Amino acid sequence: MQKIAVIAGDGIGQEVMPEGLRVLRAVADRFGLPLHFDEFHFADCRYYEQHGDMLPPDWKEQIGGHDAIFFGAVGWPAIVPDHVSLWGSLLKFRREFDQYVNLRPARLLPGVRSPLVDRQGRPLVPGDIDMWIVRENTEGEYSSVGGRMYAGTEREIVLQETVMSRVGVDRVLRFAFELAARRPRARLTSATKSNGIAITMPYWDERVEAMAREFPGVAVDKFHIDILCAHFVQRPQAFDVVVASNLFGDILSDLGPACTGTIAVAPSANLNPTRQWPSLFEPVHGSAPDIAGRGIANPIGQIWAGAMMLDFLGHRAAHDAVMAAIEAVLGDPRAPRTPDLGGQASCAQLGQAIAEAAKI
Ligand code: GGG
Repeated sequence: MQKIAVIAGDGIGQEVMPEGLRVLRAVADRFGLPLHFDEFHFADCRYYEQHGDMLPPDWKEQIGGHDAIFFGAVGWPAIVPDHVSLWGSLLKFRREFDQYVNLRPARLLPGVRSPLVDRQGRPLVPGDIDMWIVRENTEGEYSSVGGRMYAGTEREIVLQETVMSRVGVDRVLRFAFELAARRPRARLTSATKSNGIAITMPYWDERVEAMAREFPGVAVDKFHIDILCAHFVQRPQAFDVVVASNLFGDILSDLGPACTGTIAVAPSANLNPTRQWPSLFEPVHGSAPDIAGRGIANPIGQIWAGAMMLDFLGHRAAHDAVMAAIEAVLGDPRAPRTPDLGGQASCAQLGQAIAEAAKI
């Protein structure tokens, strides 16, 4: 039995999660997978409203023994400031469960139109964008080191440090190099801003250079984040595995999927590679208060996150079936499409179509 903690969270998390579960249940039936889902109703802003905190005191006991966490989205700024809800839930999970790799694919799928064109002005086709973004997930710019002095006075000072540890940087780099070494192109791109951020970022570069010596088969290049963003837009074909700090990785992993047409399809795996603690799988997108409650959210990011979870749990064939179902539905012009994909279908109609395709 593999136990999965399910937390739908806020906003469209409540809408895309049932579709993620629908598809997981369909492939679990098809492949006879021993999956057991436990739903938890915390780590959302309604819970905060009632309890004054995002999580119950024993949250770690409640979910820490599960094999994985399947998460929707967090954030409802009308009730709880975003930094309070994020630090009180998702960032706590990432740190307490030492999910130090945040792995996010950016891949152009069939039937989805990229807003980009190639140098000849032709639309990009599947295969043109196929990269993995590896984001450091437990330290870096997302640091709780800092504070505010002389608050509310003319002398107010606000300080927040970036934290890079050798262990923290090396372990995520190693993951990225190993991933690149297994890929046909074996190319790794590292993002920093070492000219401006002149202490931590050159340190990251140093560790990249040191690790590159262990992986002579991996071609390495380094870019400052600003020009790298420009290259993502102008020649996304060039990138294979891209590794970056917590903040830069977050930015790149919205930009990469945006280059594929919509970030709504993008999944994210917060991995504890040692497997001492559960890993967490979620869509890249957040709670989207602007469209929440209308039933029009695209569930593919959640469904693809479920596929990544299946792979992590050792169910490669089931992963492949989910991905084939997503691609079959997107590639079929008669299949339902949500408004972000140019259609008028609901979240549930798209989820249902993918679940049906995954059964075959
Ligand atoms: N499903 C992802 C989600 O809810 N994200 C909210 C968010 O703002 N995340 C910031 C981050 O991943 O660092």
